[in-house]
Amino acid sequence: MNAVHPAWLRRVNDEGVVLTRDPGCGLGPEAYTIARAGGVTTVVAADEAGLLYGSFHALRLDADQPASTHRPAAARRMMQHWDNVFVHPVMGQVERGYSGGSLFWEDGALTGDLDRVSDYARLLASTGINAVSVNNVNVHAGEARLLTDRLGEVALLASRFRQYHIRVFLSVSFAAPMTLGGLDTADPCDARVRAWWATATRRVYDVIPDFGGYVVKADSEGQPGPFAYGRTHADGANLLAAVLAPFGGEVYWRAFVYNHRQDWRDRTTDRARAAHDHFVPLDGQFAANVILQVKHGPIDFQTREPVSPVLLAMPATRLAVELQATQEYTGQQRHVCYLPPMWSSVLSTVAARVEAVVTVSNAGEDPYWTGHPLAQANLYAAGRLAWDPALDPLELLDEWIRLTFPAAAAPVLHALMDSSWSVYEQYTAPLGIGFMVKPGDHYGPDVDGYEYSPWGTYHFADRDGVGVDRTVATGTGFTGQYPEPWRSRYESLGTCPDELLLFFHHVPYTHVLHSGRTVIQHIYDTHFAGAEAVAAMVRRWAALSPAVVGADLHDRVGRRLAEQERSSVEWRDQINTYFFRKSGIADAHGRRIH
Ligand code: GCV
Repeated sequence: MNAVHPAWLRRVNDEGVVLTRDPGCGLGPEAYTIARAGGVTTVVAADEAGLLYGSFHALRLDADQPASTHRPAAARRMMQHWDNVFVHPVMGQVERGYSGGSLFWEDGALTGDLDRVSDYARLLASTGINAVSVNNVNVHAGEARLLTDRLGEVALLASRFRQYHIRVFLSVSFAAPMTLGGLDTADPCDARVRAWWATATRRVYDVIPDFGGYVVKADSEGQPGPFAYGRTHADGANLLAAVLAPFGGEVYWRAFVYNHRQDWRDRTTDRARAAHDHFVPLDGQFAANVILQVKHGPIDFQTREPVSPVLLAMPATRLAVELQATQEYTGQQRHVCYLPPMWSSVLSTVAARVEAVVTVSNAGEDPYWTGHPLAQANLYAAGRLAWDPALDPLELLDEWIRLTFPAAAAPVLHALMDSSWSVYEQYTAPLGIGFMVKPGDHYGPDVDGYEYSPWGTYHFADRDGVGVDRTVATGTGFTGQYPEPWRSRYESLGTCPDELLLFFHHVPYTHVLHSGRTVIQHIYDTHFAGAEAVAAMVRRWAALSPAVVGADLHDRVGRRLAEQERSSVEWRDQINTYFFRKSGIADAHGRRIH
């Protein structure tokens, strides 16, 4: 049957794999059976998508294997882009983007390089991704027009993604009926508003029949939403769901709703509580084609957070978990930070409860796709884990290394990357407290940068101790949003895991962790150890011959490692000095603190 396969599949399948499309094989959509014997690989699937994924699997095989069947754990596996069409005066072409410009938009226009979009589609499909949103969730005036008069450009992108079974989604502004439609309201219960969305959506499907649907950030960080009309987020989401439903479209409605103008003096408001407070009472009220998209942690993609309790509390709502490959708070693709160990631990808790895994992409027009060449591993593993959350993150790392680099580079790359998330955690904000980054660009240390700000991200360090009391007994009550066993585990100092201690508790610097160390000594030890680990990474990379990986790549990684080393020392010294000055407690090992 190979002869009938389209060009894209022949391009993937240039290894001589035998592909059989058999609608009667009993496999569900996207699933495939693969086997390799005597060096010949066979793939059987009921549909073309299954053959596509099976073909990429064939490329990963390096030995004979008995037949096995594979199907995705999550039906929807989406990359979301925070790409602006017009260069934003503060956020640039890609908000929180660290890989050069956008793959889709260039200074107000559609990219002139649609072949690169096809390459990206192929890259994403090879990891199992089947959906992409092509503009920022912060929808500015120019970007809003993608939905109407710039639809033709979206259709061109869709034509490239379609070849790889990837559906295109648009982020839309809840205020579009006003800003684009000239109405005096965007009230979801107003008949004119409904009619406007219905017409706009029908036009989208006229042009893009397999359009995926809308992504919506509403009532969040200044974006418009249903609260302005006294309506709920179910009212808002269901309005869009109703107009998409006839075409099989979906709404990805974000749960990232909190008060970003809070008074830092007000100790009763806890940003961590916000999504649960807003959304859990609405469980069961969302239409069947609404997927509530929840960031994996309750705050905002920090280096260490507990799982969002919203993901554990809405059995009657379709849920998506949102991960962030773009390394906004984890070194901005200047630092090596392999994130899948974090994502795996999240997915081990929530995979059975979500039907979509959404990842904020870290790719851009950079020739290496991701700025830091090693950040490609995060992009790769995000797709692979969405397909199968049970995959071992370190085996995935080795898989990516094997598929990308010569074998001689593998030991060095593995050593550099396998614990890089822990290393990053060691030299940055301690014990789950989060933030402590510079306000605005979020890069580098500024311990009190957010302490007296309206953003709700505080550490409450004083001369005696540090941390946020989120207990039911004496704090904000956030622990009470968890079901058991998490509720009791986080509530009690005796059972709260060390790495999340300061997320849940305010403790004295002399508090003894489960590790046996005091909090202050833990801070000193981890910060010295983290910076030393980065120095060792630099030495390891320098010892690898540039010829093994290519001189350009070797140089690119080397320069970024040098910046990581500089930055880790800055983090170490600012954090250690800050806490030494607050606490007055000396380092037990007498190391230099300023
Ligand atoms: C796209 C954080 C980021 C914002 C981002 C927001 C979100 O606050 O700093 O740049 O906006 O998250 O996820 O909507």
